[in-house]
Amino acid sequence: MSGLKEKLYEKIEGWRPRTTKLLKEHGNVKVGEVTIEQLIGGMRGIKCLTTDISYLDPMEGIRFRGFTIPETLAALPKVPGSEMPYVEGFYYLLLTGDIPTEEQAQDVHDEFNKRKTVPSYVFDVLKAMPKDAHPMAMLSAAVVSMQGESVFVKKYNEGMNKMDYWDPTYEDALNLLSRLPEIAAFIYRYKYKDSIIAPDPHLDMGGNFAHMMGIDKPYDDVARMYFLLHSDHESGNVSAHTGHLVGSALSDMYYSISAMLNGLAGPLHGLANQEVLRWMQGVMEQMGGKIPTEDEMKKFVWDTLNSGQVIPGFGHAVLRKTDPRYQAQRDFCLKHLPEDPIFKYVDVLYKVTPPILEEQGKAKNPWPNVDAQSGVIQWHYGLTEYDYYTVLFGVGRALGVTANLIWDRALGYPLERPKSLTTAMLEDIVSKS
Ligand code: HAX
Repeated sequence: MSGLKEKLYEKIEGWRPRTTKLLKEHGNVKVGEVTIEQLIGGMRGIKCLTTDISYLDPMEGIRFRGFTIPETLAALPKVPGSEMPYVEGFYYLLLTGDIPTEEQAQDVHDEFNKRKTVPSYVFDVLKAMPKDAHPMAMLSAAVVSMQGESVFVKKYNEGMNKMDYWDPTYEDALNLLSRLPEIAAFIYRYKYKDSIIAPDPHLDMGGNFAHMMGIDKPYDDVARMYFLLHSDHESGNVSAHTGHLVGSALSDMYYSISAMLNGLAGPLHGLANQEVLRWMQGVMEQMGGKIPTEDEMKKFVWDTLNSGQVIPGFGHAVLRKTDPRYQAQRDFCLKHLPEDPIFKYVDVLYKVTPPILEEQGKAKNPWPNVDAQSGVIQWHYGLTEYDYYTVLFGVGRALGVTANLIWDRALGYPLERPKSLTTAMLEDIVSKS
């Protein structure tokens, strides 16, 4: 057993009695009420999921295993010569709740390395798709094409004790995660560059991804930061929830992560990062490349709102302040690309949009989210094909969702099956209230 798996097993054994006790001894304790507004309004704020991988406070933002973003970045071991930590070490934290040593992070890297050969048929599947297929459709298809590799399915068919479900789920997670960067880089190089760069086994996950993308330093740190920041945002967002929901039917990791990616590909969720750049390009075209003044930018924002569209990269279903993931990327921009013209555009947009959204009075959160800033960094390092941006989000999000799925199986979370009511039933409830 690898160091990570052994540590995880220890944690699972320690955690199980807590869940069992809550369920058996306190199962009737109420944690909230549900209103009609929540039923019709996309279940906002209904407390109906459990996860220990991350928690999202509306004012403070995300904490991974109890650590804020700055705390996470400071505590994790860094890749030698880099500003950012090992993604592999971050995965150790997500899975176990402990900060790894550099040796433990390296151990996860070795574990990924052993598993990372992508089956050749995956590339055939991708090549068989139309060249203009969206990169997210390609990533999702590549992932589900590997379903036959599932260790979980094999063990399940052999007849496996429920208490052991987490073990082959872990195997599937590590196999899939170790292959995702190469698949993602292949999609980019195949679709936009017509030449493929082979992986370098000596590099860490972020470094290897940058290498396979063919983008020089400090893009390796961009990749590490990106995968880490996009990994998890508790369980209720569309991608995490979809992964969990599909997995709850005991569909394996490949089905679950492919479904997760399909949810992430919507413009109100992960695709917003491409939408921000698309919107910004429209502004740039109309401005002839000149940085707009605040008054000029206000007009673009109002024109978008008045035509019944959203301002991509702003607002959030849970957050009620500037997303710390936005802030972390902004800090990176201020350090590495303060003079970048698109960063300047984003900066003007950051100044003018929140007061406009407040004046319009619809959005509950007028502040920028993770997607408002992320495309700028990619563009700066030469990745201008913005319909690819959500793939980067997807590779990152897989870290969080696979960690959740392993723990779902470890704690025996059952099939998800909420109850629905008809409109007439709701009207009846209202008439009797
Ligand atoms: N621009 C214009 N209007 C907005 C808005 C924005 N950025 N954000 C919210 N609103 C509007 C909503 O469309 C809604 O309008 P209607 O009453 O006409 O339906 C109203 O304000 C209330 O919405 P809300 O309660 O504040 O927000 P929701 O929880 O319903 O939705 C969204 C949250 C993120 C989907 C929303 O803010 C939005 O569409 N933002 C733009 C797209 C975006 O950036 N998405 C990425 C979010 C982060 C993420 O998941 N990344 O993956």
